[in-house]
Amino acid sequence: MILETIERENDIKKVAPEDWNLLAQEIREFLIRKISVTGGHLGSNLGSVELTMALHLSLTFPKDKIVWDVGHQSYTHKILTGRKAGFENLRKYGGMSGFPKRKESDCDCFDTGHSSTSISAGLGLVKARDLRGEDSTIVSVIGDGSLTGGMAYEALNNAAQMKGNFIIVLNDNNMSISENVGGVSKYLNNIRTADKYLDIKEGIYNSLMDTRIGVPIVKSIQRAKSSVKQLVIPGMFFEDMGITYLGPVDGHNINAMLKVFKEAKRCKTAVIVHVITQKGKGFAPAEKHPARFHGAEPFDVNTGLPLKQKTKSNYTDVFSTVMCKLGERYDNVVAITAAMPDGTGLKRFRNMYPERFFDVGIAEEHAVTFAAGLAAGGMKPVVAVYSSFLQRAYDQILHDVCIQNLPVVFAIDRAGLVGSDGETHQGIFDLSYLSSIPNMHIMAPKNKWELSDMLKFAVAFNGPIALRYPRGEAYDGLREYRDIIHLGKAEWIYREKDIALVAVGSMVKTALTVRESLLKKGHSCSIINARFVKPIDTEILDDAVRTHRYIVTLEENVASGGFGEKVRDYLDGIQANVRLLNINIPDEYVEHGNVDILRREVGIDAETIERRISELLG
Ligand SMILES: Cc1ncc(C[n+]2csc(CCOP(=O)(O)OP(=O)(O)O)c2C)c(N)n1
Repeated sequence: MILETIERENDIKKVAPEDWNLLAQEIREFLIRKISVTGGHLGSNLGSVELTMALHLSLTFPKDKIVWDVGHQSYTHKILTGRKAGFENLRKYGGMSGFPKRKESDCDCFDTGHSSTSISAGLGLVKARDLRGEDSTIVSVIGDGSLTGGMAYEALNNAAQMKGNFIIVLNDNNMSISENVGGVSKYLNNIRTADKYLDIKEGIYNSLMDTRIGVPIVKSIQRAKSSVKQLVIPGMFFEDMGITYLGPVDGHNINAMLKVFKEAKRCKTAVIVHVITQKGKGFAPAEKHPARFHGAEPFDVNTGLPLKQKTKSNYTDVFSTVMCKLGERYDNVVAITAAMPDGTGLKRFRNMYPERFFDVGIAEEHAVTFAAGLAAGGMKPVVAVYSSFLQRAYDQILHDVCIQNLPVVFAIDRAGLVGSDGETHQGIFDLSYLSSIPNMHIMAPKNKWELSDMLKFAVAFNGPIALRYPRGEAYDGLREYRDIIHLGKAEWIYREKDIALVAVGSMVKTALTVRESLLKKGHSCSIINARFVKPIDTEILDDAVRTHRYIVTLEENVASGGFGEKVRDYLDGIQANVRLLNINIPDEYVEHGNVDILRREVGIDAETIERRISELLG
């Protein structure tokens, strides 16, 4: 096994060139075997094995640096920098992260997770290198999907005017998670097909040049070709900006890439190397279903089928079904996703109402302002987005939606702890960042029926409104509690005295377990389902403080700016004679791992809550 000889960074340089392809194959087998057990980003990693090897053959670590955009494709880089053993516990609590982490290795120079940041970060490293008079090569690797994100263009615009070598590798597999979309994708596609077209011409020339009468024909074709070239010359867009373009080059041909990287290292400015790869390469199920194997759950290596069959529906499924119904009921309902039609559940809506569905690419900021425009034009946009990705559209929500009080619905999936993707992906800030914005309204459903009711309420509502729901299985308890949704109104689930648990969304289920234990210990305990985080239901709080001595808020959000803080402010304001305990996530980033373990770790699991309440009771 050649892979066994790779124990640390730069070891790859000792591998004989004739063994490179064998090593690539061994890395692929290793990735498939390991990810089939732990789950992880398979497709992008299988597609970038040779690219990563070529980069490692061209660079010296840790002196030289690679910034991986999103970072989900960095597994081969981890293998080549002494982290093979880490794959046993990939994305597990306390184990190796699925993304680059500076604290994991000095060969990881910049943490990523969200898309389209690599060119900006790389450019910063380039400038720091030059200002400090250092000599290293800085490479940013960005996918064609990530190149749909606006920040990438801000960085390119800036890079074009900077001096100093900066290599930007465009890893073009013609896919985002799903099919890549938009004008840039089309442009890259043109480069790919134009190249093939010229290659065919090249073949014709060669055969013509073998004949006497062929020579003048070739000359005239070459003249024509040069005018065609004006139209299709690869990378003209980048070249016109002032960034050198090299490629396209086959991203599975190490020798070809080595030549281009050598050339790229000689440039005195920013240079784009356009590399063509295939997502999922070498594993038939992943080549056939690239979207399914983008982020894979543990699977059977022989069939590619997931090991665990889904039994219950999740919140995304519920959202998906209700959206289709709403599309039928209201012809002004439109749906927007930022490159996640599968993940957000909008694929069915897209199939039913293609003209009212918009995949805008990995462009959350644009998605929100685009929705604002749609709303100003009389439509009812629903922006379906993951909690952590919406973070980057804070100003668009404030400036474009909320100041004008436009009726945009935010369907915020993966709100709360998401698990194995870790700190960049935890959806634990949305209650804070949304509730600081005037005119915004925020809801969180306790179970799947309430998600359905809230979505219908939101679509009928005339103003900015968000509903946030967690990843995974939808809670199907408390079906009988299905009061009509009224703006800013909470609901009593149990109405007793002494201790009142006021829970937000996913925490209602946890509150039921906490209540059971408290009852067993002889306490009396009420549960309020908050339903709204903004505005909070002050009437129900007035009611609760009259009959309870202890109020406990529960939320899967950080403490600062969250629900508990709002309740505290209100109770302080009315000088309520109660003890208040806020259960929430402390002011820190939460790493990757199983969600149940993480909940315990941050103290929002039933056992910890019950213990803290017991301490409060003395
Ligand atoms: C801001 C943001 N939005 C959405 C995502 C989710 N996401 C992760 S990878 C990905 C697709 C990236 O496509 P590309 O850059 O072409 O890389 P590939 O997966 O094809 O290798 C998306 C949409 C993200 N990481 N960050």
